Amino acid sequence: LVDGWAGQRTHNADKSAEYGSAAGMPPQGEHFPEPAMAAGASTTSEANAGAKVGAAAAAGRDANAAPLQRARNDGSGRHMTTNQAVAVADNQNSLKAGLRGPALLKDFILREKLTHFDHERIPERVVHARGSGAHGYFEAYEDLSALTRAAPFQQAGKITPVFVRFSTVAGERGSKDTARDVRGFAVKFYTDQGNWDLVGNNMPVFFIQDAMKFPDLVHAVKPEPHHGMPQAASAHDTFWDFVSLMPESAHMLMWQMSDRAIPRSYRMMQGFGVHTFRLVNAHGESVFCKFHWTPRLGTHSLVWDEAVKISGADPDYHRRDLWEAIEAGDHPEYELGIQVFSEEQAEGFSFDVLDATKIVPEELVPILPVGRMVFDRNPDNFFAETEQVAFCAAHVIPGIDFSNDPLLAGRIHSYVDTQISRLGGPNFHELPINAPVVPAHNNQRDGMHRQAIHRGRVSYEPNSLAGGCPFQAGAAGFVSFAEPPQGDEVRGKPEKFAEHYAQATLFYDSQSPAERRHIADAFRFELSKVTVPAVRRRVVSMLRNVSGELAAEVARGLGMALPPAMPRVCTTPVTPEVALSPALSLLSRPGEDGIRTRRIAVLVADGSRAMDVTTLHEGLTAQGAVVRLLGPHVGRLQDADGAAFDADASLENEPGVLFDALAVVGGAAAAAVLAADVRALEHLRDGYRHGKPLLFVGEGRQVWDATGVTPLDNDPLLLFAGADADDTVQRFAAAIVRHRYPEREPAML
Ligand code: HDD
Repeated sequence: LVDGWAGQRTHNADKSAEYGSAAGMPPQGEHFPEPAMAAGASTTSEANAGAKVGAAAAAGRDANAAPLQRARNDGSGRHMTTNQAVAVADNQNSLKAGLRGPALLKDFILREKLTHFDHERIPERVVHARGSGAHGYFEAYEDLSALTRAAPFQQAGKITPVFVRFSTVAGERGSKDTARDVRGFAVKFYTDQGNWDLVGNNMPVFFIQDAMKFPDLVHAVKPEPHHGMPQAASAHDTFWDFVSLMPESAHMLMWQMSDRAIPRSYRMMQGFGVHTFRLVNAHGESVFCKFHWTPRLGTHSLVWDEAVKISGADPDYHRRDLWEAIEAGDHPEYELGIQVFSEEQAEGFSFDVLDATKIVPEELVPILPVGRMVFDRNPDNFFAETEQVAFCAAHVIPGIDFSNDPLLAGRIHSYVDTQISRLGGPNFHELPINAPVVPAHNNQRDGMHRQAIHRGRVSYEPNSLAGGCPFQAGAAGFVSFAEPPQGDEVRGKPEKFAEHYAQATLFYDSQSPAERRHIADAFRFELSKVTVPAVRRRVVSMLRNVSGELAAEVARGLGMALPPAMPRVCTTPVTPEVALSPALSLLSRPGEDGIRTRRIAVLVADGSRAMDVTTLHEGLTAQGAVVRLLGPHVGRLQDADGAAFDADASLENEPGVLFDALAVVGGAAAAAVLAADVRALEHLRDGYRHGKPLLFVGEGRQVWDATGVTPLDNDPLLLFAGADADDTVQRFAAAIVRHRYPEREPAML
């Protein structure tokens, strides 16, 4: 440890210069050399990323770094200045009339610094306030010009830079990552035909059918206005009161109470454009389209008890996971798939494709893979990029158009409107993270914080004084699909919107037994937080229309009699095209990458067998896993032979819930220490209860025995290994690939 301080400041040697007569001349600041980086790189992830991103990127791959480069600021080796670039002599003391005298009003340096600080916060997003961003690229698999003129799909292998922001919906900016919630999945494509934003979620349906109800929905789910509680949770009266009076939410509630609402990682969840969109080709021909993102690592979730504990141990769990994976060069990857269908096909469906509470089952219209998206660079600055990025459901490019989904119609209005207030005026499109990579030319002028300096006297069209420029693009520009009008003006909904339950039932019935159990558990938990019994009853009466089994299970969990089923709005029975959709279960997408990026804790103490530690560390790391040695404390420990080694983290600062699998190595002395450490036993009990792979090598078994857990017979993820067995790493890795063994849960909860 002491060695580690060599060359660093152990005290502030200049401090004495701030006092008495020595204060006459300010001290010179100290400078540390910048760490070595690859040529042209400005972040660690860029330095790691070879030729893919940043200044080192091949032309076209990272075009959005160009506008960002203009705005990047690096103070290394420079004098400190005011915002007017006047060099600052002394950044420690305000200007005073005498050393013990009053501070002076004319100290413009102090005043500038405080004034700026006083205004450093901006309003948070009204929903999706907490988010995490990443840069990357989209690569098209093939030429889709027969379907769409949209720039990213015009040739196989075409690269389009992207920025993503993942988010929770209900919580405030500083809330926890692992709340039960929908996740935002918003992607900005910086195309060579302007910006296209696909502002989606990790669930393919929504709570409501019409944007008229959006403010009501959000008011109901946000903390209750009289006391500001609860934070980042739908488990309260107003949310369940509202949704139980809006049976159109039944389908979305199934998704929100499922494991999809507590993803293991942003890197392991799907994304959906939700609405039906249109693709339009160069001949003006259009098809309907639904967008799907599927993660290469597969779809995986937490269990509720684990999510609750993680939120205390690391509220930044998902943000950290995304950041660390990209910094480590494990670039998250998703495949884009589209479902394409004609208007005539859509008319024949038992549901309305303009209804955002409905999916188009994959078994009815298959998903066509069209490209992949890779995130390979972390933002340089959270505020400038992740906070100031402004997505908008109305940002489409030629080749992509809207359907008449009435929820989408409201979104087309809402995004820019909210951003004008959040970002302080109409010019936020000029912020580097929002600026397109192709230049924008129009006659819009002025407004708060204008950065472009428009030259010349012409800011109108038609004009002759500027040769008619900028001129209209005609057919080369965005041409709205010529959709015929639908009928008289009316406030109402189409007939098929009245059916609220068939797809909720499809979702529930398509889940594995463990997933179904989790849905019932989630309803039970959420409704147990509801204080008004009539609201609980109304929800359960709604559930009777989804599944008798589910309603009975939830009623039992709440200690209430099963109420009669809620009257249905649609009384004519609907015959769904698909009765079971295996694709709706998370288990249908296990992922391709073995144990890559899984976090494994190896519990160690003084006396651990070095050979076990090395075998596990090297064997698992070689397969791409992230292995951390957890000791009773961080820092130096001694192995069984007295040699020194370091723990990466402690049983206190990185509890077992933060890991995908846990192992205890051999060494009698270490096993005795850990078996007596209540934290180690708690972590192992949690790991078992949450269905995780557990491995005990040699004497490590004593620690398992000390937990007092009676395991299931033949539990495939509970492993014991002899001290010198050759296949330990392989057995453990095979168990980790399986992720969880949920069969343990009923006995443990
Ligand atoms: Fe929305 C933000 C996704 C319905 C109004 N929405 C927002 C974000 C995502 C979504 C991912 C965060 C973007 C970011 O990271 O900055 N919203 C959806 C989806 C919806 C949806 C998938 C249904 C299919 N939203 C929806 C409706 C309205 C809004 C019906 C209003 C009529 N959404 C907003 C908003 C937000 C927003 C108030 C808050 C912050 C922002 O836009 O920039 O305008």
